Amino acid sequence: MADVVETVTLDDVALVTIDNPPVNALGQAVRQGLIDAIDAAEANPAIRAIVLIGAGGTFPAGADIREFAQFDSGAPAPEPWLPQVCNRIEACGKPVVAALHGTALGGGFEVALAAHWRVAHPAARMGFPEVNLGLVPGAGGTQRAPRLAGAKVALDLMLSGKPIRATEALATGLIDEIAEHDLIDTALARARTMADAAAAGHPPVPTSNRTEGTRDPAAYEAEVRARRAKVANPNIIAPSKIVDCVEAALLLPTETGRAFENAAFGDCLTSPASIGLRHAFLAERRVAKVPELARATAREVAQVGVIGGGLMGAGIASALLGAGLSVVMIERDHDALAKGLERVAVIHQRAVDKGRLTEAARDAEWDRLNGGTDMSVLAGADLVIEAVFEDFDVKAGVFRALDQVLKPGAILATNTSYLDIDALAATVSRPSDVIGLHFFSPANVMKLVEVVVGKATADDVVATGFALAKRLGKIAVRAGNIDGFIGNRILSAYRTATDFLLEDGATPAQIDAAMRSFGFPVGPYQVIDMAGLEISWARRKRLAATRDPGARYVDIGDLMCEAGWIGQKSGRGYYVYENGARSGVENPDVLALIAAERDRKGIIARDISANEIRRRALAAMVNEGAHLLQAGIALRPSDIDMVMLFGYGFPRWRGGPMKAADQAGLVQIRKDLQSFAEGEPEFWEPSPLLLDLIKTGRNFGSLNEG
Ligand code: 3H9
Repeated sequence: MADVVETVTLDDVALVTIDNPPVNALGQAVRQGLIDAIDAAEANPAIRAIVLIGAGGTFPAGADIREFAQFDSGAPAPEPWLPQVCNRIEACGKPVVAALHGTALGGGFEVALAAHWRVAHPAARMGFPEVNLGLVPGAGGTQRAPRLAGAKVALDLMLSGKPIRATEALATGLIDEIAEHDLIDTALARARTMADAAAAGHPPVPTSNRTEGTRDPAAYEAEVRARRAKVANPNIIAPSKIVDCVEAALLLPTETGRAFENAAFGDCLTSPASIGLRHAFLAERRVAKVPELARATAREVAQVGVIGGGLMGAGIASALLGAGLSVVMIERDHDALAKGLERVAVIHQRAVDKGRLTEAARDAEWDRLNGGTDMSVLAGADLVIEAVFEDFDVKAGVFRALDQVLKPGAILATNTSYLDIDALAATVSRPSDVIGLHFFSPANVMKLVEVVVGKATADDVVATGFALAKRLGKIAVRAGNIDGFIGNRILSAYRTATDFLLEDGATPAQIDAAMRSFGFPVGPYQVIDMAGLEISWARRKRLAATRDPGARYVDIGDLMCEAGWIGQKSGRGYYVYENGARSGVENPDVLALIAAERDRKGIIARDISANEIRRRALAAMVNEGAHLLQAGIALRPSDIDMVMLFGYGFPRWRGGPMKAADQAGLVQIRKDLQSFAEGEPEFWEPSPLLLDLIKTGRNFGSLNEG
């Protein structure tokens, strides 16, 4: 294996290059290589200064996130640690210049801050994304950055996790120079100038001894105090630890401040939120690795047809336009088409009003949108997404009509949430060109797309689905063909579990509050009210014939639909929405209905704790997830986690239901399932996969790799 750190001597300067693709992450070999390179350059009398740079497209983008997994159980990091590397760089007796390009992030930026000068390519970006992983910067960043730039700049960067541009970094004092010409030449010239100055008795001041950022202690402390109040969160400790560390940079001597940061980093690293957030980071990248992509390349897509201009169709059209594609929207008549186009215009205008789209970009997008009422205008389309009414016969009719007009090789995609892709594919002469692209509403905002693969779907059609989602900036998750695919199946299990609780003694508001305290932005009954109760009612009616008559069935939702209480749009659902209000108050009629149902079934209401609600909801989701894995519907547990994070508001810091199950312990989940089984044994029957994992001492995480 080539060295991950290489030194080339350019006359009197050592050019030290970190070469660890893809992002030059600072794993153990890189850390050791950097220490060795600094030691060697310092010991070599012919060398007067050192330049640090990253090979390929970037300066290091941080510590090696994959390496952190071994510390989840508290094991120590393999030495040398990154803080030691940074301290070694800072203590070097010869000037060290960091030359930044690409993304100098996290530990990478900390290496740069430890150097004696930072010069950046104009397009470089730098920052501290650690907070997104539930971490504090742990290699001196919280101590060095505020010493250079003060509490406000440091806290803005560390609490937002967002990188800044080189010009901004220069203005704040975090970097010293932007290279006007070649980055390496500029860095080499600077290194020599600094060596000359050092020889003349003016060595560089180490960042840890700089004071520009701490000269106004009162303002510094005021900033710290203001932030501290805002970031307190018992579940996610990193933000408040960041504030503490930045305060320590003002109040504590360098060594003690670094030790303080080190302890905070350790606390964060082993915290459940960091474990969940790091899992989410890696899962987000893993999810794009599906077998079809290894076997085929995507088809070209430039022009896309969208059938249906309802909320979903307009959202999809708008997402496609935003990604630079040409779109033809088809509706059944001119009125419906005008309404569909208007919906796109409204989405556009909102984006302009919010400053997310310029008027010029809006006009360019609008130019790429055409409409029609006759499928024949789709003859040139490379891909067509149908987003018509969720009814098999309606969708099959659309597919048959498309089959007549589409060119060979065009892809027929359905946005169905539940229906059988194979049955739809059987209605056309080219089943291998059929795929499900299940967008979530509003499709121009929601990041999830389930790519549903039927038994005949060609590999390059799957590859095209993934390529399209990437182009739209969305997370694509591969799903097999089953009623409800991944997300709606798990949602259905979640709702079944909470519906049982409604009958057993809980109220919708209690259940919603319990799930918000779990971390969901809104509870399940608030969501149903927003989406409309009639959607799941239609599904229940469709599945009624195949339902096990012996299984427990909660009629409350059906009775509400029959009464016309279908949620926000009718002003009444689980909550009452007076005068079009968006947040509701408890609906007394529903509470009475629930009480009547209890009486009818002879159920005596019992007290149900928030803890029980959360545990039942999680166990139901996890068990359904395990069934989907066993049936091959989801490729891996972390794919299920991505569906729930990006489509259903599952709290990211918990990593997703399958990761949350690993964190709770699978034995605990099994125990819960067994203890809930009394009233409805079939529903809570532990999945054989779950039992097998327990038997073989594994967890869901063991199924993610490979
Ligand atoms: C830290 O630094 C802690 C320190 O303060 C203290 C330590 C003591 N490690 O995102 P992409 C992989 S915490 C390992 O698709 P892009 C990624 O998994 C770290 N691997 O590309 C993927 O692998 P694969 C603070 C990493 O161009 C490949 O690189 N730093 C790391 O869209 C391409 O990634 C961060 O949080 C890593 N640090 O975006 C930065 N980073 O191909 C995290 C990436 O096998 N990284 N990979 O799937 C990013 O934000 C983006 O990756 C970046 C590139 C913007 C750099």
